[in-house]
Amino acid sequence: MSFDVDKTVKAIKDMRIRGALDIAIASADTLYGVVNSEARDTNELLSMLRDAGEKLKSARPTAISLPNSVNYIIYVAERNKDLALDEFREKLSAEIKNFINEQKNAIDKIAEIGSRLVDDNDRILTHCQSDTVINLLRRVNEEGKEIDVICTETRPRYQGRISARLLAKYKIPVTLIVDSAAFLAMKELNVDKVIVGADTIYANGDLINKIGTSQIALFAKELDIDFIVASESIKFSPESVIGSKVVIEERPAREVIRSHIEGVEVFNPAFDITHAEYIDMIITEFGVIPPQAVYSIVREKFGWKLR
Ligand code: RI2
Repeated sequence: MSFDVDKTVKAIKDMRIRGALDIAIASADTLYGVVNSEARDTNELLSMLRDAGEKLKSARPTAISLPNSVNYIIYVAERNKDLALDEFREKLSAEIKNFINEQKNAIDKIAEIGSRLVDDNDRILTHCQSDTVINLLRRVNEEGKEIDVICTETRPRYQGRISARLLAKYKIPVTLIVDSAAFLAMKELNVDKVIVGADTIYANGDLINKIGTSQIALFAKELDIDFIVASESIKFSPESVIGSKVVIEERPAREVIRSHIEGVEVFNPAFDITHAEYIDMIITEFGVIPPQAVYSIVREKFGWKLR
């Protein structure tokens, strides 16, 4: 079983599994595998789960959805540690399945709520690739509203191309631009709304998302364009209530330049912070909220963690 854990960790590190929700679900799924693997007793299984959880959490540092998912499952496991092995397995398997279903329902709920915010003939700009955003745009299209989307290519890993390909597959008109064309495109092509995903949202409403998000938010402010975030509450950070911040992942230089250039350093942060004052609204599975309302959802949803 540890092979499967290592396999998931590697796939997350190499970004073959990526996107904040997908890495959370993949981790939960992997822990489900651990719960149902060989062990002598509940104690041993609990310690296997803790070890697997630590490994999974170390795979990527910035998306809080990953530790949120692992920590929740370990919390449930610890609360049930007095159960006999079979009962423990049964209880935890059901809880993990529930948790995964909740995440899958959340993404659809966000699409349902968010689609009401998008008008016929809207031109939307999105950055990077967020399943949550793509699912929302797909829903808008299925409802018969005519929209078109501008995707930034999102260097250095070009996840914007994945977004563009998916939107084209769903028959949504889509235009790909280089990241540095964002301001011009937003202004000259009359973008109506920016909609992006999230990796982490702090209790004060600050957003951590793919590098380049914050400058798009600045442009949106300057041009008076709505800047909207689509995020499941699993991406809210309970630790931020006590002042803890996530580490902004720095990725290898080879993602930016193919081969080393003598005398040239490369700085390759994968995420940046967009402060709450640049965010008009956040679409969650509980409804549309201002960034200032994140705190109360964190207190309610992550009470188990904050106690
Ligand atoms: P979903 C991605 O990061 C992007 O920053 C995207 O906005 C975010 O995860 C959320 O993705 P990366 O994994 O959960 O490409 O909406 O580094 O799919």
